Order: sequence, then C-alpha cells, then structure tokens
Amino acid sequence: MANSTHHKTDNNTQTWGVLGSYQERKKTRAKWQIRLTIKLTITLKRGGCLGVTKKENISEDYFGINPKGLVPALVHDGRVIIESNDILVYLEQQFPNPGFRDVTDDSQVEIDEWLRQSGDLHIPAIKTFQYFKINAAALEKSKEEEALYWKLQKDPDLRAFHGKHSGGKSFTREDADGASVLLNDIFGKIDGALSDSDWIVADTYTLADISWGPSVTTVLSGGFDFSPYPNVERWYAAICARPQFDKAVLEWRKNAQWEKA
Ligand SMILES: N[C@@H](CCC(=O)N[C@@H](CS)C(=O)NCC(=O)O)C(=O)O
Repeated sequence: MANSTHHKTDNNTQTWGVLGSYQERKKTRAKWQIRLTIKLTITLKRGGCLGVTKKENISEDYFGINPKGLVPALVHDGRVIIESNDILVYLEQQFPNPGFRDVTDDSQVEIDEWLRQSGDLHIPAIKTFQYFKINAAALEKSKEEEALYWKLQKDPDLRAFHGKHSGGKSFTREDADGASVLLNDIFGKIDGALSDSDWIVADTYTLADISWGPSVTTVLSGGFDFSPYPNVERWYAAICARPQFDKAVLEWRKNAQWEKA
C-alpha cells in the first residue's frame, strides 16, 4: 500500500476511530450490501470533509493522526491508515466479503493501476481544478489558521499546493488549464475502459469504480465538461443510481455545502 501510514495511536485519536463498530455491522448480508455506504460515510462524514469546510483538520490533534492534515484518515485496531485509496484497499483486506475486487490476477493489477492514478492525480488534476473553481475561495483561511497550517504542514507537495492560494495569491488560469489537460487525459482513458463494459475493470463494480466515482462528483460541481466522455456519463449515472453512493456521496455533498462554506 504505497503512501499509507500505519502507526500506533493514543487515546486522543479514538475520536477518529471510525471503524470502532464496523465489525458489529456484519450481521446480515443486507448489512454487508451497504458496506460502501459505511465505508464512505465513515471516512467522509465522521472524519471528513464537513470538518474540512470548518478547517477542523487544521489542528495539532488531527495532524497527530494524519501528518498531512488531510481527510480521510482511518483508525482501526490502533492503526492509522491515510490516503483514501489505501483505506479502500485496507478495508477490502480486512472485510473481504462481499468483495470489491473478486477478479482475476490481471484485473487485480488493473484495479491497482486505477487506484494509483487516482492517488497520483489528486493534487495536480482534481484538487487543482477544484480549488481554482470553488475551494480556494470557499476554504480561505483566517490569519490564525494560516499560521497554524504552516507550522503543522511538513509535506512539500501540500506546502507547494496550499502556498498557491495563501497570502493573497490564488490559483491561475494556467494552473486550471494544466489540471484540465490531466483530467481530460484520465477521463478519456476511463471512457475507453468503459467502451464495452459497464464498470471500469472486468465488467464488475470494483474498487476502481469506488475510487473514481466521487472524483467525478467533485469536478462536476466545479463545472468540468464530461460531454466528450459519453461512456463516463453513462457509468456515472449508474453509480449515482446506487443507493449507497447516493447516501454516502451525493447526500453528504449536499449537506457539506462546499460552495457556501
Ligand atoms: N490523496 C488524499 C487527498 C485527500 C484530500 O485532499 N482531502 C481533502 C478533503 S476531501 C482535504 O483534506 N483537504 C484539506 C487540505 O487540503 O488541507 C486522499 O485520497 O486521501
């Protein structure tokens, strides 16, 4: 699991122990069928982006859990896992039934590749596009928040990223255009993967779909144009029709009110 951090936690971190009651939920198959809801709800709602709109992630306590200060972070059995794609992989390993990667070895490799690209593209493509469009203004930090952030944040990529919208600076049209090039490239690839398949890998709903679905939600809200990618549009409509996705992502997003933060 590239990029993941596992380390022991102290009692303070238990507030982020979002999987505390997770195993108790595996009572019925019906319960398991809402596992995605549980996964995404716990990572986004409890630890999550609601907290980010209120800058609750900018605190010594939270940086003690995730040294990058990003959500989500997952605490399970005293281990901390950061990076959403690594969290998905971890949950799959811990709770494999029903599986979201019950596929051949070749398809396993494909899933890992889609997850890797999702992680690698987050800052340069998704986050840059979205901060240019909405988040930089919505998440403007106060002087105190800025001071604390620069004290706590040690990650060079995040320092460079957030440095672009601090001290009166903002992301430029050039930044956004660069991000759009990357987004068009990846959504072109996803469109290709979906040309003869309902789902990204092996015609089965897998971690690849779970990882990329919410990224579409994000950049759609920033106005990204998906019309050149009809297969992605069809696939995303199918994802949105899943009750779990509706509850865990779409409903959450409505409540998070990024645009009005
Ligand atoms: N690569 C990370 C990205 C996480 C991320 O950027 N999360 C956003 C909220 S959805 C965040 O924490 N933003 C606050 C910040 O950048 O300081 C992951 O996949 O977990």
